[in-house]
Amino acid sequence: MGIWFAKLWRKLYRIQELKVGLVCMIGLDNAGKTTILYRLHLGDVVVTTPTIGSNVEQVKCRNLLFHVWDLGGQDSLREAWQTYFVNTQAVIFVVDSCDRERFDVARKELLRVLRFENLSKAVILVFANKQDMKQAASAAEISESLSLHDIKTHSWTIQPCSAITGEGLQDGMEWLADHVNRT
Ligand SMILES: Nc1nc2c(ncn2[C@@H]2O[C@H](COP(=O)(O)OP(=O)(O)OP(=O)(O)O)[C@@H](O)[C@H]2O)c(=O)[nH]1
Ligand SMILES: [Mg+2]
Repeated sequence: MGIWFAKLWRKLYRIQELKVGLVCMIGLDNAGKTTILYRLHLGDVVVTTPTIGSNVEQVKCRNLLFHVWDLGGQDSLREAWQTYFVNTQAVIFVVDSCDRERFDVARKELLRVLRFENLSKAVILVFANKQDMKQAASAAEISESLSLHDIKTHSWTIQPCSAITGEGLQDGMEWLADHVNRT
């Protein structure tokens, strides 16, 4: 009984220590958002279909329990992103690093969402996804194409990653945890 109680107490104490962070993950369709979400949540690669609406999962990193909303990225769904932005502390903007033809569309979408008042204090993590592909653009090329260095209103970083191999995802989440802790 004593051991059981001690275990329960430790568990409850750990839960109390966790801070909750609200994250919206957006980006163009096919960028890899849902694959990233489940890779972070389950530690595994899942088969996805295009998201109509949203998925939400919890992802723990350091002292933060992130509620991560993964929003469908098709053109007709992007107008609805803003309905999720209330109280959002961080945005994960996912780019398909192989989709050079649409870097400019991605740039415009990022610029558009940064103007929302509800995101004025949000920190921005850009995931340059699909780095496992030979033709992937580097983080530097994507930074340039998305004009990230022109962003003066928000803290941001770009993190190369692959949802398939898992490389870079944890580094990105740690950056996010550090920056959400400071806000
Ligand atoms: N090679 C490679 N393929 C990836 C990677 N991440 C995702 N994919 C593939 O890209 C395709 C689209 O992935 P999703 O996660 O469904 O993309 P999404 O951004 O959620 O798309 P929407 O829901 O339409 O907005 C799938 O076939 C994934 O397996 C990656 O890092 N590398
Ligand atoms: Mg999806």
